[in-house]
Amino acid sequence: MNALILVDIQYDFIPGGALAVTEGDTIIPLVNQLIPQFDLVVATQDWHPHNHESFASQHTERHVGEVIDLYGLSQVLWPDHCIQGSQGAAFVDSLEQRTIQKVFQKGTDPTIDSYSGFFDNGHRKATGMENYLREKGVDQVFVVGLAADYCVKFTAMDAQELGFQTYVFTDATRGVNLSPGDTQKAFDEMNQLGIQLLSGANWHS
Ligand code: VGL
Ligand code: ZN
Repeated sequence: MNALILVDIQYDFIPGGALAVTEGDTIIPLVNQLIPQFDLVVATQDWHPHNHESFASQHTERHVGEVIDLYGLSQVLWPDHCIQGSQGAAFVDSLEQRTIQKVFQKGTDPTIDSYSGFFDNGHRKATGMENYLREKGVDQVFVVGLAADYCVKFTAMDAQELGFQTYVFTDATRGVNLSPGDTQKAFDEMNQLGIQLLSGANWHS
């Protein structure tokens, strides 16, 4: 049993959004083409309260892209994004959403960020996605979405560590690239861990 995990395909992560990923919108036709080829489709949604402490706006004299210590964890500071209920937090309309079986929201605790769809960044709390996938009998997961160097990477790394056979479609993701080359670095790191990198355009179930 396989599952496709759609990571954070939300307006704030595409051009025009608060934390825009270059070409983030260009993955959507390929994602829509992949969706019907999987047994199960789930999605993650970055879903922050307005006062989330990953936002640079919540700290005095701190700017976007700076790294701080947030209650013992290293935290990149972001622009305000994916605020619960806002248009920026909504899934992009052109994404085919009808077959999404379940949505896992993350980043709801203002004191800790959550890049992975499985756990917060401290691995303190689970979102329920692991149990859900196991109940459905999933053993292989395929990850797509935004952003390659943050939420896609950490979702895939947790999946692999949890024992799912894990694949990332590299043409169905794009990165933030705070530093040039971050996306390639993320692909290299994932590959090192045994996560298999594939082309979605060439994939047939
Ligand atoms: C993400 C930074 C902050 C992501 C979410 O979806 O990759 N990145 N929040
Ligand atoms: Zn976020």
